[in-house]
Amino acid sequence: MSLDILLLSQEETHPFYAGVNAYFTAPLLEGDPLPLEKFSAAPPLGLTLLATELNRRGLAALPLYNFFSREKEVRRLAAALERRPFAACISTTHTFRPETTAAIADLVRRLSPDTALIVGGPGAEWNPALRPAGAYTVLGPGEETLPALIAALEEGRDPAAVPGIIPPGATAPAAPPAPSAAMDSLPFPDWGLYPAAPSGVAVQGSRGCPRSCGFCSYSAPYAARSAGAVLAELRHNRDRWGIRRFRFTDSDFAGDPARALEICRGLEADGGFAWTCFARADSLLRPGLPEALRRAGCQWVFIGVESGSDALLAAMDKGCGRGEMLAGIAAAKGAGLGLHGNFVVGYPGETKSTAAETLAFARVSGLDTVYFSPFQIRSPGIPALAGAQGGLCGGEGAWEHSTMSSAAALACAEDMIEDISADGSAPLIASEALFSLFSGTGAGDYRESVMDFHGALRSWHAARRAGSATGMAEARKRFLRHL
Ligand code: B12
Ligand code: SF4
Repeated sequence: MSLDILLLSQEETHPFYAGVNAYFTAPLLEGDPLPLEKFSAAPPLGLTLLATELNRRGLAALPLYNFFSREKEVRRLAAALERRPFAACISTTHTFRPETTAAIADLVRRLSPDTALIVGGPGAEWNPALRPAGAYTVLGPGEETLPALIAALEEGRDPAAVPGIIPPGATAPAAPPAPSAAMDSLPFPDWGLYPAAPSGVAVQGSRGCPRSCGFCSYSAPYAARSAGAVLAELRHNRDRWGIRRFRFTDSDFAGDPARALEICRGLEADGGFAWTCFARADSLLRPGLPEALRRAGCQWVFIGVESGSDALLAAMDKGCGRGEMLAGIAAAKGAGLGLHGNFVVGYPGETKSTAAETLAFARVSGLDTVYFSPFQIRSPGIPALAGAQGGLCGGEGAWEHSTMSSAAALACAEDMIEDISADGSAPLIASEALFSLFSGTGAGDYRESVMDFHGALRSWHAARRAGSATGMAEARKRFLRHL
Protein backbone atom coordinates (compact mmCIF):
# COMPACT_ATOMS: atom_id res chain seq x y z
CA MET A 1 0.00 0.00 0.00
CA SER A 2 1.14 3.58 -0.58
CA LEU A 3 -1.03 5.84 1.54
CA ASP A 4 -0.32 9.49 2.29
CA ILE A 5 0.32 9.90 6.00
CA LEU A 6 1.04 13.24 7.71
CA LEU A 7 3.02 13.40 10.92
CA LEU A 8 2.46 16.64 12.80
CA SER A 9 4.12 18.34 15.74
CA GLN A 10 3.60 21.84 17.13
CA GLU A 11 6.08 22.41 19.97
CA GLU A 12 5.24 24.81 22.75
CA THR A 13 6.38 25.73 26.23
CA HIS A 14 4.45 24.30 29.16
CA PRO A 15 2.08 26.83 30.79
CA PHE A 16 3.08 25.43 34.21
CA TYR A 17 6.60 26.85 33.73
CA ALA A 18 5.56 30.31 32.50
CA GLY A 19 6.73 32.02 35.72
CA VAL A 20 10.23 30.52 35.83
CA ASN A 21 10.61 30.72 32.05
CA ALA A 22 9.99 34.47 32.28
CA TYR A 23 13.67 34.78 33.25
CA PHE A 24 14.43 33.95 29.60
CA THR A 25 11.31 35.12 27.81
CA ALA A 26 11.19 38.62 29.35
CA PRO A 27 14.55 39.80 27.96
CA LEU A 28 14.18 37.93 24.65
CA LEU A 29 10.66 39.05 23.88
CA GLU A 30 10.82 42.54 25.41
CA GLY A 31 10.35 45.63 23.21
CA ASP A 32 11.04 44.37 19.73
CA PRO A 33 10.14 40.66 20.11
CA LEU A 34 12.30 38.17 18.27
CA PRO A 35 10.55 36.11 15.60
CA LEU A 36 9.57 32.75 17.08
CA GLU A 37 11.36 30.74 14.41
CA LYS A 38 14.63 31.89 15.97
CA PHE A 39 13.87 29.40 18.73
CA SER A 40 12.57 26.70 16.48
CA ALA A 41 14.67 23.73 17.47
CA ALA A 42 15.81 20.94 15.20
CA PRO A 43 13.05 18.72 13.76
CA PRO A 44 11.68 16.41 16.47
CA LEU A 45 13.34 13.01 16.53
CA GLY A 46 10.16 11.07 17.40
CA LEU A 47 8.28 12.44 14.38
CA THR A 48 11.24 11.81 12.09
CA LEU A 49 11.68 8.22 13.29
CA LEU A 50 7.98 7.45 12.80
CA ALA A 51 7.96 8.94 9.29
CA THR A 52 11.11 6.99 8.40
CA GLU A 53 9.59 3.74 9.67
CA LEU A 54 6.32 4.27 7.76
CA ASN A 55 8.22 5.06 4.55
CA ARG A 56 10.35 1.96 5.06
CA ARG A 57 7.09 -0.01 5.08
CA GLY A 58 5.99 1.43 1.73
CA LEU A 59 3.75 4.31 2.91
CA ALA A 60 4.27 7.93 1.87
CA ALA A 61 4.80 9.72 5.19
CA LEU A 62 5.59 13.42 5.48
CA PRO A 63 6.61 15.04 8.80
CA LEU A 64 5.70 18.71 9.37
CA TYR A 65 6.57 20.63 12.54
CA ASN A 66 5.98 24.04 14.12
CA PHE A 67 3.61 25.00 11.29
CA PHE A 68 1.57 27.34 13.53
CA SER A 69 4.70 29.40 14.19
CA ARG A 70 6.05 29.43 10.62
CA GLU A 71 4.05 30.88 7.73
CA LYS A 72 5.80 28.71 5.12
CA GLU A 73 5.12 25.52 7.04
CA VAL A 74 1.41 26.19 7.53
CA ARG A 75 1.16 26.62 3.75
CA ARG A 76 2.94 23.28 3.25
CA LEU A 77 0.51 21.68 5.70
CA ALA A 78 -2.53 23.13 3.89
CA ALA A 79 -1.15 21.88 0.55
CA ALA A 80 -0.54 18.42 2.02
CA LEU A 81 -4.12 18.32 3.36
CA GLU A 82 -5.47 19.21 -0.09
CA ARG A 83 -4.13 15.83 -1.22
CA ARG A 84 -6.63 14.24 1.25
CA PRO A 85 -4.12 12.13 3.18
CA PHE A 86 -5.26 8.83 4.65
CA ALA A 87 -4.23 9.78 8.20
CA ALA A 88 -2.90 12.75 10.15
CA CYS A 89 -0.86 11.71 13.20
CA ILE A 90 -0.29 14.30 15.94
CA SER A 91 2.71 14.06 18.27
CA THR A 92 2.45 15.34 21.84
CA THR A 93 6.09 14.96 22.91
CA HIS A 94 6.32 18.74 23.36
CA THR A 95 2.67 19.83 23.02
CA PHE A 96 1.00 20.55 26.32
CA ARG A 97 -2.21 22.52 25.66
CA PRO A 98 -5.47 20.79 24.70
CA GLU A 99 -6.28 23.89 22.58
CA THR A 100 -3.23 23.12 20.42
CA THR A 101 -4.07 19.50 19.62
CA ALA A 102 -7.72 20.55 19.10
CA ALA A 103 -6.63 23.31 16.68
CA ILE A 104 -4.56 20.85 14.64
CA ALA A 105 -7.49 18.39 14.55
CA ASP A 106 -9.90 21.18 13.49
CA LEU A 107 -7.61 22.24 10.66
CA VAL A 108 -7.34 18.65 9.41
CA ARG A 109 -11.12 18.15 9.60
CA ARG A 110 -11.84 21.44 7.81
CA LEU A 111 -9.48 20.80 4.90
CA SER A 112 -9.74 17.01 4.68
CA PRO A 113 -12.78 15.69 6.56
CA ASP A 114 -12.21 11.98 5.79
CA THR A 115 -8.61 11.88 7.04
CA ALA A 116 -8.25 9.58 10.07
CA LEU A 117 -6.94 11.36 13.17
CA ILE A 118 -4.34 9.67 15.36
CA VAL A 119 -2.53 11.10 18.39
CA GLY A 120 0.49 9.72 20.27
CA GLY A 121 3.44 10.63 22.46
CA PRO A 122 3.82 11.16 26.22
CA GLY A 123 1.41 14.14 26.45
CA ALA A 124 -1.62 12.27 25.07
CA GLU A 125 -0.62 9.13 26.93
CA TRP A 126 -0.62 10.92 30.30
CA ASN A 127 -3.29 13.59 29.76
CA PRO A 128 -6.60 12.55 28.12
CA ALA A 129 -7.44 16.24 27.49
CA LEU A 130 -4.74 16.27 24.78
CA ARG A 131 -6.61 13.61 22.77
CA PRO A 132 -8.78 15.40 20.17
CA ALA A 133 -12.35 14.13 19.86
CA GLY A 134 -12.60 11.41 17.24
CA ALA A 135 -8.88 10.55 17.33
CA TYR A 136 -7.28 7.15 17.95
CA THR A 137 -4.67 7.34 20.72
CA VAL A 138 -1.47 5.31 20.43
CA LEU A 139 0.29 4.45 23.70
CA GLY A 140 4.08 4.01 23.96
CA PRO A 141 6.68 4.05 21.18
CA GLY A 142 4.93 4.22 17.82
CA GLU A 143 7.27 2.38 15.43
CA GLU A 144 5.30 -0.90 15.60
CA THR A 145 1.86 0.26 16.76
CA LEU A 146 1.29 3.11 14.29
CA PRO A 147 1.82 0.98 11.13
CA ALA A 148 -0.38 -1.75 12.69
CA LEU A 149 -3.17 0.78 13.35
CA ILE A 150 -2.95 2.26 9.85
CA ALA A 151 -3.06 -1.24 8.33
CA ALA A 152 -6.14 -2.14 10.41
CA LEU A 153 -7.91 1.08 9.36
CA GLU A 154 -7.07 0.54 5.70
CA GLU A 155 -8.06 -3.11 5.66
CA GLY A 156 -11.32 -2.46 7.55
CA ARG A 157 -10.23 -4.58 10.55
CA ASP A 158 -11.15 -3.58 14.11
CA PRO A 159 -8.51 -0.98 15.14
CA ALA A 160 -9.36 -1.58 18.81
CA ALA A 161 -7.85 -5.05 18.46
CA VAL A 162 -4.39 -3.50 17.88
CA PRO A 163 -2.48 -3.62 21.21
CA GLY A 164 -1.83 -0.17 22.71
CA ILE A 165 -4.69 1.64 20.91
CA ILE A 166 -7.39 3.66 22.67
CA PRO A 167 -10.25 4.07 20.17
CA PRO A 168 -12.18 7.38 20.01
CA GLY A 169 -14.53 7.70 22.97
CA ALA A 170 -12.80 4.97 25.01
CA THR A 171 -10.53 5.61 28.00
CA ALA A 172 -8.26 2.56 27.94
CA PRO A 173 -6.85 0.15 25.35
CA ALA A 174 -8.39 -3.30 24.94
CA ALA A 175 -4.85 -4.73 25.07
CA PRO A 176 -1.72 -3.05 26.52
CA PRO A 177 1.03 -1.91 24.09
CA ALA A 178 3.07 -4.79 22.70
CA PRO A 179 6.71 -4.89 23.87
CA SER A 180 8.89 -2.66 21.65
CA ALA A 181 10.89 -4.21 18.85
CA ALA A 182 14.61 -4.69 19.52
CA MET A 183 16.27 -1.26 19.62
CA ASP A 184 18.86 -2.17 16.99
CA SER A 185 16.11 -2.81 14.45
CA LEU A 186 15.04 0.86 14.59
CA PRO A 187 15.78 2.74 11.38
CA PHE A 188 18.22 5.63 11.24
CA PRO A 189 16.06 8.79 11.14
CA ASP A 190 15.75 10.23 7.64
CA TRP A 191 16.68 13.91 8.13
CA GLY A 192 16.30 14.38 4.37
CA LEU A 193 12.50 14.43 4.86
CA TYR A 194 12.71 18.18 5.64
CA PRO A 195 13.14 21.06 3.17
CA ALA A 196 16.66 21.61 4.60
CA ALA A 197 18.61 19.02 6.57
CA PRO A 198 19.24 20.30 10.12
CA SER A 199 22.75 21.12 11.32
CA GLY A 200 22.17 19.59 14.76
CA VAL A 201 19.88 16.70 15.73
CA ALA A 202 18.77 14.48 18.62
CA VAL A 203 20.08 10.93 18.88
CA GLN A 204 18.42 8.22 20.95
CA GLY A 205 20.97 5.71 22.24
CA SER A 206 18.57 4.28 24.80
CA ARG A 207 14.95 4.62 25.95
CA GLY A 208 13.56 4.87 29.46
CA CYS A 209 15.65 4.58 32.61
CA PRO A 210 16.47 1.69 34.95
CA ARG A 211 15.86 3.94 38.01
CA SER A 212 12.60 5.38 39.23
CA CYS A 213 13.11 8.67 41.07
CA GLY A 214 9.96 9.78 42.87
CA PHE A 215 9.22 12.80 40.64
CA CYS A 216 10.16 11.26 37.30
CA SER A 217 7.79 10.29 34.53
CA TYR A 218 10.45 8.72 32.38
CA SER A 219 11.55 5.56 34.13
CA ALA A 220 10.27 2.44 32.40
CA PRO A 221 10.92 0.36 30.40
CA TYR A 222 14.66 0.76 29.78
CA ALA A 223 16.19 -0.47 26.50
CA ALA A 224 19.49 0.45 24.85
CA ARG A 225 20.87 0.25 21.34
CA SER A 226 24.30 -1.29 20.86
CA ALA A 227 27.29 1.04 20.67
CA GLY A 228 27.82 -0.14 17.08
CA ALA A 229 24.30 0.88 16.02
CA VAL A 230 24.64 4.31 17.66
CA LEU A 231 28.00 4.94 15.99
CA ALA A 232 26.64 3.80 12.62
CA GLU A 233 23.78 6.32 12.90
CA LEU A 234 26.14 9.16 13.81
CA ARG A 235 28.41 8.35 10.87
CA HIS A 236 25.40 8.09 8.56
CA ASN A 237 24.17 11.55 9.69
CA ARG A 238 27.64 12.99 9.02
CA ASP A 239 28.25 11.30 5.66
CA ARG A 240 24.72 11.83 4.27
CA TRP A 241 23.90 15.33 5.57
CA GLY A 242 27.09 16.72 7.11
CA ILE A 243 25.53 16.62 10.61
CA ARG A 244 28.27 16.69 13.25
CA ARG A 245 26.36 18.29 16.13
CA PHE A 246 23.91 16.31 18.21
CA ARG A 247 22.40 15.78 21.63
CA PHE A 248 21.88 12.35 23.16
CA THR A 249 18.35 11.97 24.55
CA ASP A 250 19.43 9.04 26.82
CA SER A 251 18.41 9.59 30.44
CA ASP A 252 21.96 8.72 31.60
CA PHE A 253 24.50 8.47 28.79
CA ALA A 254 27.21 7.38 31.23
CA GLY A 255 25.00 4.82 33.03
CA ASP A 256 26.47 1.84 31.18
CA PRO A 257 30.17 2.74 31.24
CA ALA A 258 31.35 -0.03 28.89
CA ARG A 259 28.86 1.04 26.22
CA ALA A 260 29.57 4.76 26.77
CA LEU A 261 33.33 4.15 26.47
CA GLU A 262 32.87 2.18 23.25
CA ILE A 263 30.79 4.99 21.71
CA CYS A 264 33.35 7.57 22.88
CA ARG A 265 36.26 5.62 21.42
CA GLY A 266 34.50 5.50 18.04
CA LEU A 267 33.71 9.21 18.08
CA GLU A 268 37.24 10.12 19.17
CA ALA A 269 38.76 8.00 16.40
CA ASP A 270 36.61 9.75 13.78
CA GLY A 271 36.99 13.23 15.32
CA GLY A 272 35.03 16.39 14.54
CA PHE A 273 31.81 15.65 16.48
CA ALA A 274 30.33 18.10 19.01
CA TRP A 275 27.60 16.99 21.36
CA THR A 276 25.82 17.16 24.70
CA CYS A 277 24.17 14.54 26.92
CA PHE A 278 22.37 13.89 30.20
CA ALA A 279 24.25 11.94 32.86
CA ARG A 280 23.82 11.12 36.53
CA ALA A 281 26.56 12.59 38.74
CA ASP A 282 27.38 9.17 40.23
CA SER A 283 27.82 7.67 36.73
CA LEU A 284 30.51 10.29 36.05
CA LEU A 285 32.56 8.89 38.95
CA ARG A 286 33.82 6.00 36.83
CA PRO A 287 37.58 6.73 36.46
CA GLY A 288 38.50 7.93 32.98
CA LEU A 289 34.91 8.25 31.72
CA PRO A 290 34.59 12.08 31.85
CA GLU A 291 37.92 12.39 30.02
CA ALA A 292 36.72 9.93 27.37
CA LEU A 293 33.53 11.98 26.91
CA ARG A 294 35.53 15.17 26.45
CA ARG A 295 37.96 13.62 23.95
CA ALA A 296 34.98 12.30 21.97
CA GLY A 297 33.61 15.86 21.53
CA CYS A 298 31.18 16.10 24.44
CA GLN A 299 30.80 19.79 25.28
CA TRP A 300 28.17 20.02 28.00
CA VAL A 301 26.63 17.50 30.37
CA PHE A 302 23.17 18.05 31.92
CA ILE A 303 22.98 16.61 35.42
CA GLY A 304 19.83 16.09 37.47
CA VAL A 305 21.13 17.28 40.85
CA GLU A 306 17.55 17.90 42.08
CA SER A 307 18.36 19.13 45.60
CA GLY A 308 21.14 20.21 47.94
CA SER A 309 19.43 18.44 50.85
CA ASP A 310 20.44 14.85 51.58
CA ALA A 311 17.07 14.25 53.24
CA LEU A 312 15.21 15.31 50.11
CA LEU A 313 17.51 13.34 47.80
CA ALA A 314 16.74 10.27 49.91
CA ALA A 315 13.00 11.03 49.84
CA MET A 316 13.20 11.25 46.05
CA ASP A 317 14.94 7.86 45.92
CA LYS A 318 17.63 9.52 43.83
CA GLY A 319 20.20 6.93 44.89
CA CYS A 320 22.87 9.62 45.09
CA GLY A 321 23.63 12.07 47.93
CA ARG A 322 25.25 15.52 48.06
CA GLY A 323 28.73 14.01 48.43
CA GLU A 324 28.48 11.92 45.26
CA MET A 325 26.89 14.84 43.40
CA LEU A 326 29.83 17.08 44.29
CA ALA A 327 32.38 14.36 43.46
CA GLY A 328 30.77 13.60 40.07
CA ILE A 329 30.64 17.30 39.20
CA ALA A 330 34.29 17.75 40.21
CA ALA A 331 35.39 14.75 38.12
CA ALA A 332 33.57 16.04 35.03
CA LYS A 333 34.82 19.58 35.56
CA GLY A 334 38.37 18.28 35.92
CA ALA A 335 38.00 16.69 32.49
CA GLY A 336 37.03 20.05 30.97
CA LEU A 337 33.32 19.35 30.42
CA GLY A 338 30.76 22.15 30.68
CA LEU A 339 28.20 21.30 33.35
CA HIS A 340 24.56 22.22 33.81
CA GLY A 341 22.63 21.25 36.95
CA ASN A 342 18.84 20.91 37.10
CA PHE A 343 17.16 21.28 40.50
CA VAL A 344 13.57 20.31 41.37
CA VAL A 345 11.82 22.70 43.75
CA GLY A 346 8.84 21.59 45.87
CA TYR A 347 9.18 17.82 46.11
CA PRO A 348 7.25 16.37 49.12
CA GLY A 349 9.27 17.35 52.20
CA GLU A 350 10.57 20.64 50.66
CA THR A 351 10.57 23.58 53.06
CA LYS A 352 12.15 27.04 53.06
CA SER A 353 15.10 25.49 54.87
CA THR A 354 15.74 22.67 52.31
CA ALA A 355 15.39 25.26 49.50
CA ALA A 356 18.08 27.33 51.28
CA GLU A 357 20.30 24.21 51.38
CA THR A 358 19.80 23.84 47.62
CA LEU A 359 20.77 27.45 47.00
CA ALA A 360 23.91 27.06 49.12
CA PHE A 361 24.76 23.84 47.25
CA ALA A 362 24.30 25.46 43.84
CA ARG A 363 26.68 28.26 44.82
CA VAL A 364 29.56 25.96 45.79
CA SER A 365 28.79 23.12 43.36
CA GLY A 366 31.26 24.05 40.62
CA LEU A 367 28.44 23.85 38.05
CA ASP A 368 28.71 26.35 35.18
CA THR A 369 24.96 26.78 34.70
CA VAL A 370 21.88 25.88 36.73
CA TYR A 371 18.08 25.91 36.54
CA PHE A 372 15.43 25.60 39.23
CA SER A 373 12.37 23.80 38.00
CA PRO A 374 9.18 23.65 40.06
CA PHE A 375 8.14 20.07 40.84
CA GLN A 376 5.36 19.02 38.49
CA ILE A 377 3.18 15.91 38.35
CA ARG A 378 3.92 15.14 34.69
CA SER A 379 2.20 11.80 34.64
CA PRO A 380 -0.25 10.17 37.02
CA GLY A 381 2.21 7.25 37.30
CA ILE A 382 5.08 9.06 39.07
CA PRO A 383 6.10 7.14 42.25
CA ALA A 384 5.56 10.14 44.58
CA LEU A 385 1.90 10.38 43.52
CA ALA A 386 1.32 6.63 43.41
CA GLY A 387 2.59 6.42 47.03
CA ALA A 388 0.85 9.68 48.09
CA GLN A 389 4.25 10.73 49.47
CA GLY A 390 3.90 13.41 52.17
CA GLY A 391 0.19 13.50 51.39
CA LEU A 392 0.83 14.49 47.75
CA CYS A 393 -2.35 14.91 45.75
CA GLY A 394 -3.35 16.80 42.61
CA GLY A 395 -2.37 16.64 38.95
CA GLU A 396 -0.47 18.23 36.08
CA GLY A 397 -1.70 21.79 36.71
CA ALA A 398 -1.68 22.00 40.52
CA TRP A 399 -0.71 19.86 43.50
CA GLU A 400 -0.38 19.98 47.25
CA HIS A 401 1.46 18.06 49.97
CA SER A 402 2.06 18.53 53.65
CA THR A 403 4.95 21.01 53.29
CA MET A 404 4.15 22.97 50.09
CA SER A 405 1.65 23.68 47.31
CA SER A 406 2.45 24.04 43.61
CA ALA A 407 1.77 27.80 43.83
CA ALA A 408 4.33 28.11 46.66
CA ALA A 409 6.86 25.95 44.76
CA LEU A 410 6.50 28.12 41.65
CA ALA A 411 7.09 31.27 43.71
CA CYS A 412 10.01 29.62 45.53
CA ALA A 413 11.68 28.55 42.24
CA GLU A 414 11.28 32.08 40.85
CA ASP A 415 12.88 33.51 44.02
CA MET A 416 15.77 31.04 43.78
CA ILE A 417 16.38 32.02 40.15
CA GLU A 418 16.35 35.69 41.12
CA ASP A 419 18.68 35.04 44.06
CA ILE A 420 21.30 33.14 42.02
CA SER A 421 20.99 35.56 39.11
CA ALA A 422 21.75 38.50 41.42
CA ASP A 423 24.94 36.83 42.72
CA GLY A 424 27.79 37.56 40.32
CA SER A 425 29.90 34.70 41.69
CA ALA A 426 27.19 32.02 41.44
CA PRO A 427 26.64 29.75 38.40
CA LEU A 428 24.68 31.32 35.54
CA ILE A 429 20.96 30.62 35.19
CA ALA A 430 20.46 28.76 31.90
CA SER A 431 17.74 26.93 30.02
CA GLU A 432 18.53 23.58 28.48
CA ALA A 433 16.25 24.54 25.59
CA LEU A 434 18.64 27.34 24.58
CA PHE A 435 21.79 25.22 24.27
CA SER A 436 20.97 24.27 20.69
CA LEU A 437 21.54 27.92 19.71
CA PHE A 438 25.30 27.59 20.16
CA SER A 439 27.20 25.93 17.40
CA GLY A 440 30.91 26.35 18.14
CA THR A 441 32.71 23.06 17.70
CA GLY A 442 36.14 24.04 19.04
CA ALA A 443 37.26 23.38 22.59
CA GLY A 444 36.72 26.92 23.86
CA ASP A 445 34.28 28.69 21.56
CA TYR A 446 31.17 26.71 22.53
CA ARG A 447 31.80 27.36 26.23
CA GLU A 448 32.50 31.01 25.49
CA SER A 449 29.18 31.40 23.61
CA VAL A 450 27.15 29.61 26.30
CA MET A 451 28.71 31.70 29.08
CA ASP A 452 28.58 35.00 27.20
CA PHE A 453 24.92 34.55 26.20
CA HIS A 454 23.74 33.56 29.68
CA GLY A 455 26.05 36.17 31.24
CA ALA A 456 24.33 38.81 29.09
CA LEU A 457 20.94 37.57 30.32
CA ARG A 458 22.22 38.02 33.88
CA SER A 459 23.40 41.56 33.03
CA TRP A 460 19.93 42.34 31.61
CA HIS A 461 18.32 41.30 34.88
CA ALA A 462 20.89 43.27 36.90
CA ALA A 463 20.05 46.36 34.81
CA ARG A 464 16.31 45.68 35.29
CA ARG A 465 16.77 45.54 39.05
CA ALA A 466 18.74 48.79 38.93
CA GLY A 467 16.07 50.39 36.69
CA SER A 468 18.69 51.08 33.98
CA ALA A 469 17.09 51.12 30.52
CA THR A 470 20.52 51.73 28.93
CA GLY A 471 21.99 48.73 30.76
CA MET A 472 19.11 46.55 29.57
CA ALA A 473 19.54 47.72 25.97
CA GLU A 474 23.29 47.02 26.08
CA ALA A 475 22.80 43.55 27.56
CA ARG A 476 20.15 42.81 24.93
CA LYS A 477 22.54 43.78 22.13
CA ARG A 478 25.10 41.37 23.61
CA PHE A 479 22.83 38.33 23.79
CA LEU A 480 21.24 39.04 20.40
CA ARG A 481 24.67 38.57 18.84
CA HIS A 482 24.32 34.85 19.57
CA LEU A 483 20.95 34.39 17.85
C1 B12 B 1 15.28 16.55 23.76
C2 B12 B 1 14.20 16.97 24.72
C3 B12 B 1 13.92 18.31 24.83
C4 B12 B 1 14.59 19.38 23.99
C5 B12 B 1 13.85 19.44 22.63
C6 B12 B 1 14.74 19.64 21.43
C7 B12 B 1 14.09 19.04 20.19
N1 B12 B 1 13.18 19.75 19.55
O1 B12 B 1 14.40 17.92 19.86
C8 B12 B 1 14.37 20.67 24.87
C9 B12 B 1 15.53 20.88 25.80
C10 B12 B 1 14.12 21.94 24.06
C11 B12 B 1 13.16 20.23 25.70
C12 B12 B 1 12.38 21.14 26.37
C13 B12 B 1 11.30 20.77 27.16
N2 B12 B 1 10.90 19.52 27.47
CO1 B12 B 1 11.70 17.95 26.70
N3 B12 B 1 12.56 16.33 26.35
C14 B12 B 1 13.49 16.01 25.52
C15 B12 B 1 13.81 14.52 25.64
C16 B12 B 1 15.07 14.37 26.48
C17 B12 B 1 14.01 13.76 24.34
C18 B12 B 1 12.87 13.87 23.31
C19 B12 B 1 13.14 12.90 22.20
O2 B12 B 1 13.58 13.27 21.13
N4 B12 B 1 12.94 11.59 22.47
C20 B12 B 1 13.19 10.54 21.53
C21 B12 B 1 11.94 10.27 20.67
C22 B12 B 1 12.21 9.14 19.71
O3 B12 B 1 10.90 9.86 21.56
P1 B12 B 1 9.47 10.56 21.61
O4 B12 B 1 9.52 11.95 21.16
O5 B12 B 1 8.89 10.27 22.94
O6 B12 B 1 8.63 9.75 20.50
C23 B12 B 1 8.31 8.38 20.60
C24 B12 B 1 7.01 8.06 21.38
O7 B12 B 1 6.66 9.01 22.36
C25 B12 B 1 5.95 7.92 20.33
N5 B12 B 1 5.32 9.11 19.77
C26 B12 B 1 5.62 10.40 19.86
N6 B12 B 1 4.80 11.16 19.13
C27 B12 B 1 3.92 10.32 18.54
C28 B12 B 1 2.87 10.58 17.68
C29 B12 B 1 2.13 9.51 17.21
C30 B12 B 1 0.98 9.75 16.29
C31 B12 B 1 2.44 8.19 17.60
C32 B12 B 1 1.69 7.06 17.10
C33 B12 B 1 3.52 7.93 18.48
C34 B12 B 1 4.23 9.01 18.93
O8 B12 B 1 6.69 7.30 19.29
C35 B12 B 1 7.99 7.93 19.19
C36 B12 B 1 8.99 6.94 18.65
O9 B12 B 1 9.13 5.85 19.52
C37 B12 B 1 12.53 13.98 26.37
C38 B12 B 1 12.76 12.80 27.27
C39 B12 B 1 13.07 11.59 26.42
N7 B12 B 1 14.23 11.04 26.62
O10 B12 B 1 12.29 11.22 25.54
C40 B12 B 1 12.04 15.21 27.13
C41 B12 B 1 10.54 15.41 27.29
C42 B12 B 1 9.86 15.09 25.98
N8 B12 B 1 10.44 16.84 27.58
C43 B12 B 1 9.54 17.14 28.44
C44 B12 B 1 9.28 18.44 28.95
C45 B12 B 1 8.24 18.54 30.07
C46 B12 B 1 9.95 19.55 28.45
C47 B12 B 1 9.82 20.99 28.96
C48 B12 B 1 8.42 21.48 29.29
C49 B12 B 1 10.73 21.15 30.17
C50 B12 B 1 10.64 22.48 30.88
N9 B12 B 1 10.68 22.40 32.17
O11 B12 B 1 10.57 23.54 30.32
C51 B12 B 1 10.45 21.80 27.81
C52 B12 B 1 9.34 22.35 26.91
C53 B12 B 1 9.59 22.34 25.46
C54 B12 B 1 9.78 23.72 24.88
N10 B12 B 1 9.48 23.87 23.62
O12 B12 B 1 10.19 24.62 25.57
C55 B12 B 1 8.79 15.89 28.90
C56 B12 B 1 7.45 15.78 28.17
C57 B12 B 1 6.31 15.60 29.10
C58 B12 B 1 4.97 15.65 28.40
N11 B12 B 1 4.87 15.65 27.07
O13 B12 B 1 3.99 15.72 29.08
C59 B12 B 1 9.81 14.75 28.54
C60 B12 B 1 9.18 13.40 28.23
C61 B12 B 1 10.78 14.63 29.73
C62 B12 B 1 10.10 14.10 30.98
N12 B12 B 1 10.49 12.99 31.53
O14 B12 B 1 9.23 14.64 31.58
N13 B12 B 1 13.03 18.89 25.71
S1 SF4 C 1 15.35 11.44 37.20
FE1 SF4 C 1 16.88 10.62 35.80
S2 SF4 C 1 17.78 8.90 36.92
FE2 SF4 C 1 15.83 9.36 37.93
S3 SF4 C 1 14.33 8.01 36.96
FE3 SF4 C 1 14.27 9.97 35.86
S4 SF4 C 1 15.66 9.71 34.13
FE4 SF4 C 1 16.12 8.08 35.63
